[in-house]
Parts: sequence; C-alpha cells; structure tokens
Amino acid sequence: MSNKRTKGVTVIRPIVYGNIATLLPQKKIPDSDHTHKWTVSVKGLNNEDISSFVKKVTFKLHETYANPQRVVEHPPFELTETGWGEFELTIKLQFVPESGEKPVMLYHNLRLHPYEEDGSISTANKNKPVQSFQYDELVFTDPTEYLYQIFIQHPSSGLQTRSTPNNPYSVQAEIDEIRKIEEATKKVQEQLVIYKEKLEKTTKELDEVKLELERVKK
Ligand code: SLL
Repeated sequence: MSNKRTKGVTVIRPIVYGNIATLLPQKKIPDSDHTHKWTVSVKGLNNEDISSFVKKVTFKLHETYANPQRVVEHPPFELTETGWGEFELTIKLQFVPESGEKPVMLYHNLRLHPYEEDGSISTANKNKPVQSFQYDELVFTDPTEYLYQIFIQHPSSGLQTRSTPNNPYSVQAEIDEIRKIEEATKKVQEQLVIYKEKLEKTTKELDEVKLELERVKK
C-alpha cells in the first residue's frame, strides 16, 4: 500500500450532518441566559463508521462561545453545548494523513427553534426536540492506494431504495426532492412570465402618459 494515486477511481461516501436541540428546563443553569441544549454531529449514512478515513472534525462555534474551535478526534464526531441563539457552524473534516486528502469544509445553520413552513416559530411544537440534518456525499477522485484499501475494507451500504422512519435518505427521497425543485422552478418561471407581461403593460401605459404630458405642455 502506498501514497500512489489510483488513477481513474472515484469513491463516493455519504455523510449526514446537522444538529438536534431541546429546550432546557427553566432555571436549569443558574445565572445563565441559555435556553437550549444542542448536539451537532457528522455521521455516516445509517450511522456507518467514518473514522476509518476521517481523522478529526473541528466544529467552529459562534465567537460568543469560549474556545469556539472544538476539535473531536474520535468517533462519535459530535459536540454538545448549551446556548441561546442560532448561528452558522463551520465543520472541518480532516482525513487520515496517508490519504493525502485536503480538509473539507461543511456549513450548517444551527437550528434551535421549530419553524413553520412560512418561517414563523411554531409555538405548538416548542417543547419538542428540533432536528436539522443534511445529507451530502464526499467524493474522492483518484484516492491514494492507501485510502482506496480503507474504502474496500469498510464498504458503505449506500442509499437504500426507500426511506424508513430511521433513515429518511433514499433514492426515492432524492427523486421526490428533484421533482419538488422542478415544480418550484416551473412555478417561478410562470410567475416570471406574468410579471414580465405586467411590466410591459405598465411601461406602455407610462409611455402613453409621457406622450400625453408632452402634448399638454405644448
Ligand atoms: C443571534 N446571530 O443573535 C446570533 C448569534 C449566538 C449564540 C447567536 C452563546 C452561549 C454562551 C450563544 O448561545 N451564542 O454565551 O456561552 O441569534
């Protein structure tokens, strides 16, 4: 095994990252304005072990936290904190040194509140745990022989055909998501046509008014 690159090979590894959050019982932490407890994590799909190729994960928190750079060197790659506000977390994945891979940066908006579809905070669900996770794929192009051997020894099951309550990520979910995006794009395009027509009509009316004004002035 060596650091030589395996030309023409691409390995895709699914990951799931994000956070859960729960409301703290009031007066849990004396003299503190913290309202929530949250855990941010990076995992493999179906909790598959990613530590065979991930060496460490650095979570960068908001600067209102003491020591905002939190390094986790062993699985589970997660971090639990308490706080009062939402912010964007930076998650840096570093790979085993023999892989020769550059770090990968992920970005996650820490979510504490149960939002409704319209963006307002749901009061009905305010005591329920909140979850915000994202599926993504790490792509390794021409991995070193060393890394390739690791991937062979630790295969990933990949996306299942259908979602289950424990695993919302599936081929079907992906198809549904693409369909939703296509429908939304279509709607936006339809709206655009309507607004363009309105704009043209209004511009024409404006021109007529301008002409009329010129005529009156004379
Ligand atoms: C906001 N822009 O105003 C965001 C910032 C920061 C949250 C949220 C700190 C906890 C601590 C904390 O919760 N920061 O002081 O230890 O909503």
